[in-house]
Amino acid sequence: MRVGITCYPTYGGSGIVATELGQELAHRGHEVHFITYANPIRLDTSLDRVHYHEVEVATYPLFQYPPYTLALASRMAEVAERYSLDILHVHYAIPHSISAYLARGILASRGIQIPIATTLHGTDITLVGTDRSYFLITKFAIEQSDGITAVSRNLCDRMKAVFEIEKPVRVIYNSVNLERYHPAQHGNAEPVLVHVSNFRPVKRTLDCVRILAKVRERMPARLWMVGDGPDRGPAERLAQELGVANAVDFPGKRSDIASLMAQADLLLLPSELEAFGLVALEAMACGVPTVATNVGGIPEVITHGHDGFLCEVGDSDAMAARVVELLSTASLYRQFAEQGRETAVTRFSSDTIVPQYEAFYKELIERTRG
Ligand code: GMT
Repeated sequence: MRVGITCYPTYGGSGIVATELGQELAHRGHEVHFITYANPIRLDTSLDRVHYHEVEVATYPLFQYPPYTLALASRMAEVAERYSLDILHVHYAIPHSISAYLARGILASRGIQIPIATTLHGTDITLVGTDRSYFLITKFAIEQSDGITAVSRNLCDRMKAVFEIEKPVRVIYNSVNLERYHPAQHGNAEPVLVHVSNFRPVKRTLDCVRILAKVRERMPARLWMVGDGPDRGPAERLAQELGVANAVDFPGKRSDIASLMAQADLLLLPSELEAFGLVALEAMACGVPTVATNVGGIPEVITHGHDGFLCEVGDSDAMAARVVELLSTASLYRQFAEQGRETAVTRFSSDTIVPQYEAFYKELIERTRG
């Protein structure tokens, strides 16, 4: 198949999922064309059958906001026609589904019929899509897509309820590259808790600092706060206030997440909401147990008491207690580490997930050509 993929190319789970999927598809013999405004951070354009097409957005003094959605639509149509694409697959509804909808219309006017698939990732539905300024256009984008996937059952149900859409939605979970994400030897002088995110309020990054302070009342521990975003400054200030600043590192945005993750002892994911929690899956693949919140799609990834612990949002006492329990009970730690890797291998490997996308594409293409 010849597949066009559009995603956000910067740091963020949806772009990572799209990039990994595209690379796996190319590895499996498909021709993959990424269409976006910058090279996705984890994309290796030297791979066979992987192509990247930049979207240039022309500005003009009249435009207060340069219309990226239109430039993207135009580029999608151009690439689809030139490379005879079979399908356009967009990740994150806003604005990618609307650009794809326009591209499909442009192509139809030129006698070319191709389907568009949208993958919903989370905040496109739970935060951005529900904002009044984007609600109707998000609903329309979903209704107009030829196929919709959601990264968890929870996100699928939430989308149907919020937008009152009865259309079938396929749940296809995110996957992890098991060769890149694998267990490694831990040589930390003190146990290391790690948090990886975009430091947006929905991630509740400050809870990580509170948890660390409580853990350190009982045992030594350090915290790596990996990433950057609006709550980084407040988290640094809170670490000072709680007297743990010397035990918290803020290494910023990193591209070597797989090796950082594998060196850590435990992942903290205290999010307010999480459609899937890709970072928890990456930790599981590395044999690093997670203490997370019991929200959104997280319980579809982590089974409480089997390969991780789930606590209520904001309950940093409970989360700290679970961290101490795990780090001070070697048999429990080993069980969670092994079961986490096992869950990643059996349920979320690329070999399990990518064929589900291939089958989905085939159905949409056959229906369109039908
Ligand atoms: O978490 C974010 O704010 C980034 C966002 C994205 O689109 O990049 O992540 C969402 O998509 C990820 C990949 O499918 C999921 O693992 C995250 O759970 C989801 N984030 C939220 O729902 C908050």
